[in-house]
Amino acid sequence: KQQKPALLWFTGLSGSGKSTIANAVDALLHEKGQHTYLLDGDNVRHGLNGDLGFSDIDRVENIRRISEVSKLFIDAGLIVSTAFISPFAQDRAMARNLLETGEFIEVFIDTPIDICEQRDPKGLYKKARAGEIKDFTGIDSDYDIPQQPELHVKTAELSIEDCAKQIVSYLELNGYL
Ligand code: GGZ
Repeated sequence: KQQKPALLWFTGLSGSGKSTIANAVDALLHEKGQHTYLLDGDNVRHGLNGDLGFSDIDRVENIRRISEVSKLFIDAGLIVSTAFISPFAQDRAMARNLLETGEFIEVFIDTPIDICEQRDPKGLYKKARAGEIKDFTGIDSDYDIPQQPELHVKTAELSIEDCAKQIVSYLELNGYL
């Protein structure tokens, strides 16, 4: 059975689990024989977007480039996942509008900030609270909560595996797989 190209646009706070869940989804799709590609901080912010920081202007440019690159992968027929905070609703809308109807799937990784802050895997919240990192999302930089995401994943209530399955089920039910 053929796959229909799509962009799974993960959005959520630092430490919300975007990358972890996107990787789990990618693994499930691979098992199903799908061609996929995952863009995240590791392969984009260090390379293509290595010149960008975390000011509002730089975040806008970060998301613009990621959107354009995603579109190229979509043109190549892949199921693409992007895992970036993408805090501004306007930029997520821009990414959506680059694609055909149905290709853009907004996946809100909804983890309350107190849980992200408890996890703090890289110690960044601690540094942001101490004023050592400025413009930190959720502390002194905004995060616009998605109003109508195609998928709303509540990580506090589900295991990573179940979050990934929720997303793959959506793809199956809506004819992407
Ligand atoms: C937010 C920051 C910041 C600031 C460094 N604000 O948990 P992480 O480490 O691995 O994920 C965060 C990542 C965010 O990069 P994105 O490209 O996803 O952001 S955006 O979409 O807003 O452009 C965090 C780290 O970079 N990080 N400084 N000030 N996150």
